[in-house]
Amino acid sequence: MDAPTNSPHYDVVIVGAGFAGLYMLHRLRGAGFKTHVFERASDVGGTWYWNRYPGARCDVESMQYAYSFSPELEQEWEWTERYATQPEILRYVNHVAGRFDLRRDIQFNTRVAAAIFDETDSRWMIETSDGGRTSANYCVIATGCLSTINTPNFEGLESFAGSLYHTGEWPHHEIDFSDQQVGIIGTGSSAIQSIPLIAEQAKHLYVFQRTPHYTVPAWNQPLQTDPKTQHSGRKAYGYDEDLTMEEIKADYLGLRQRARKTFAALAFTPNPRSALEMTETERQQEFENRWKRGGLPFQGVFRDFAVSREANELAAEFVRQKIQHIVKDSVVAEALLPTYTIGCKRLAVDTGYYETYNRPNVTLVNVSKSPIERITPAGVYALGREYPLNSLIMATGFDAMTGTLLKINIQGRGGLRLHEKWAEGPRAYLGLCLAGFPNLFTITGPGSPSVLTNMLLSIEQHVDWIVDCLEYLRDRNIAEIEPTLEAENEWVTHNNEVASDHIRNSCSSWYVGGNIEGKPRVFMPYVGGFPNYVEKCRNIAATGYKGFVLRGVGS
Ligand code: N01
Repeated sequence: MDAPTNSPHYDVVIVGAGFAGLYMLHRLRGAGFKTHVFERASDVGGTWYWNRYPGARCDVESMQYAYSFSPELEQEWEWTERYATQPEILRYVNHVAGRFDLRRDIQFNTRVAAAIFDETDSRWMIETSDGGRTSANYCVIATGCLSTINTPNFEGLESFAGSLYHTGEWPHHEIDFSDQQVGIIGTGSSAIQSIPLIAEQAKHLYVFQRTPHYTVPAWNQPLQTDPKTQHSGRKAYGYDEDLTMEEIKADYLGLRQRARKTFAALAFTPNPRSALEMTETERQQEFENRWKRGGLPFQGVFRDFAVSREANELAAEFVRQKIQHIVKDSVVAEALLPTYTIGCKRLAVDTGYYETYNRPNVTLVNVSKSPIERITPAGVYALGREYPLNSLIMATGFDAMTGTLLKINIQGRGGLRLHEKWAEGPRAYLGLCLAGFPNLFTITGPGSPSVLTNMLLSIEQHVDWIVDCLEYLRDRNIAEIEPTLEAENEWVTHNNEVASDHIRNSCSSWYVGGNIEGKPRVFMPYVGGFPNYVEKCRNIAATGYKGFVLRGVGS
């Protein structure tokens, strides 16, 4: 692809204006790089722009799911709930975009269609959906891990005469489901968050479940400061870190430092004991304590939760008993019991999910043994009958981690296409850079901890690493950086080794591409833990970018 001689040229082009793209832009600008961002949506926010379904909120506590790079931003922003809703997170993203004056370098409503490396000039030629051509010395892909929706190819789907929705591309206006028969396909995190609210509105809700999901209560609560005492008095987050919002703000740095030392970059204290060295009474006490606290820290119930099948099964059984206790109809309860390892599919965090199945206007349609046969103009046909529906909601997830990258025609050296390189699954050095694709960076790409961590801290770590790298190249007048195939292969082998016997890799999930027909089965995120990963990245930079080839003279 040749760029017209008058097409704009930048030091860096960023694809995506979600949390990653915005912070990348802010840092690059500060470091003096001429930067331009392309964003397919009409505004900032990424995943929080698109996922507007009822009940959408973050399953990481708001005090932690916030940028750490600006102490002023940390202090001035007031989260109102322990777990922020999608509208509140979107307000926060907009605040950040305004505060740091980011919009002037973002081109909205513009999808990047192609990015092709020009070896002669060591630069990326970018083609956008509006036919525009741009070039840049570096290209940073910040398109997020869950940004291409998955709609299963149900027979007859296009014939459905009612309203069709996908949780990942929800309309921007409120939808009134009252007096409606509603169907929802899927029972992952998005469904688990939306089902209780839709059930409150709908005349009847049919939940089509193929695989039951484990979920633990959020125990969400407001965090507002009491104007009389100037103190929230509320516990803002996390297990055994009983701090109020004010206490966190008084030592936000301390919270971030504790978070960065944990596997998932989340500040909470896991139980240091093995399940197997505790008595049954001690275990039950620990389970109950964690359940009362709620949220993802439930996975810290024992140190061997994710490594010992026996310990994991004890935790799984505890949750199954909770389900049987909450759900009154024993047949429905039985159908809701997951049998695989807990934490293998991402643990969901809910408000009143299991309780919803006690409502008379909710029916669980168990399609685990016999799949949905087809969609008809009137509804869903399954288990030998038609379920008539006014609205049908796909809560069927995403082509995770690779889907969006593969939708862009990315070509590296010698015309190597990303499609060819990833034909048998994604391969990347540190999940950041790709052999054969010089000067290309992927923020939270496959092969990095990303979705297994607090995304905000993972994004910041990647962005900071990339900026340091670009400054290093600029200072030395180096034109190209590219990982060697050998270093990339070693990293992929290491990834596979740590994932091979890990609980996260013990069932079919989007982590392994198991939800997309024909997708190669590869455990995509790095499961070696955040601190370990950060240390590796730091060492590689400190040794003059070991595993990379640095070439040429910059222009
Ligand atoms: O998608 P999912 P999601 N017939 O892939 C079912 C993040 N997130 O959007 O398990 C019938 O988890 C599928 O069934 P099965 C979070 O990381 C975060 O809910 O494949 N059913 C499954 O039940 C999460 O993990 C938040 O058998 C079919 C469901 O659809 C990720 O996004 C909130 C089917 C898809 O579940 C994805 O969650 C929400 C078929 N043909 C999401 N095909 C936060 O709180 C698929 N399914 C931050």
